[in-house]
Amino acid sequence: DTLRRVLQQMPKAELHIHIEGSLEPELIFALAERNGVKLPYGSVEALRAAYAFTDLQSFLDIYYAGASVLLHEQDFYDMTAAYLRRAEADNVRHTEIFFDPQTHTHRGVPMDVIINGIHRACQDSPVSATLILCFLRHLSEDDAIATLEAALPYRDQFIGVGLDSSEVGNPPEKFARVFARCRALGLHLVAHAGEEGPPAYIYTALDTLNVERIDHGVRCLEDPALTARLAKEQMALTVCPLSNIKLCVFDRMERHNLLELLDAGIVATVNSDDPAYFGGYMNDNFIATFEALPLGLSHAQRLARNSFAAAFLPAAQKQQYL
Ligand code: ES4
Ligand code: ZN
Repeated sequence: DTLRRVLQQMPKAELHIHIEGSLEPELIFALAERNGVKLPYGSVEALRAAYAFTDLQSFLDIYYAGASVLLHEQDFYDMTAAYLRRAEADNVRHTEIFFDPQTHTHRGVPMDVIINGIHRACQDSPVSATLILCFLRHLSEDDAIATLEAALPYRDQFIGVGLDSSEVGNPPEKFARVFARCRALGLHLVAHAGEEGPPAYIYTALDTLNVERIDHGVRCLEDPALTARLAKEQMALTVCPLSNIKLCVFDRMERHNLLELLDAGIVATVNSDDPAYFGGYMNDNFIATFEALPLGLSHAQRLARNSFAAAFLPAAQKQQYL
């Protein structure tokens, strides 16, 4: 129908995509073969069958296993190029791509291999694409600081930093010093908060880390004062509907709170998170959400507009979409 066509065709920005989460099972097996990496799964089908998650950690265990096939610059290039082709097909005009260097440097992959491979694919794509380096929050702050140091020779190849991996027990304030350094370096700041973690983690992401967007943030509605503050400050949330269902943050899409967030005046956006693992890319997320919730044309326009308003783009580049 027409709403579906509008969702597919409207220009949009993606602000929450982990590039390692775009690795499709077929590419994981092709890279395993190419690199002589042994996988604990016998086939593409066996790997896909393991994608039955109960929470964030059950997903992360498989996501890190999948990323173990990435060794050479060409592997990072091929992964990123494949994602960008899918994004282009969904009429994504701009994307801000997360990458997790520690997942790779801890296996002995040099920082330049990671960043150069991902960045070169971005330069070769017709889609506007920038990079956000994420620190793994289950590791120490000292490890994050060492990772930042290793990435600084490539400072011009990423625009910001984020915080991802296991949320509960690893609050934002654990990374206060490294985020303060990144802020002084002029990097954009974001953090995952309020996905599985409580509203208190959203407060410390804002007040201790000084982030400019909250990734997920859906648990903010448990705290009316926080909800009002996010709306008043026009602090964007990068919401990932299919991810939230696959990781059991909501038990089904009809229970998702995206419409409540919009009705509260919050700058919510729709994103794919880890599209190869969660059942779809950008347009799949829009369509699944609009099929389950009473959302219409005006919400589609609002979400597309929000995605550019919240993007880390020069005013001249975002103006054409607002
Ligand atoms: C992630 Cl959904 C999600 N949450 C936290 N960390 C992540 N890394 C990749 N996907
Ligand atoms: Zn995420």
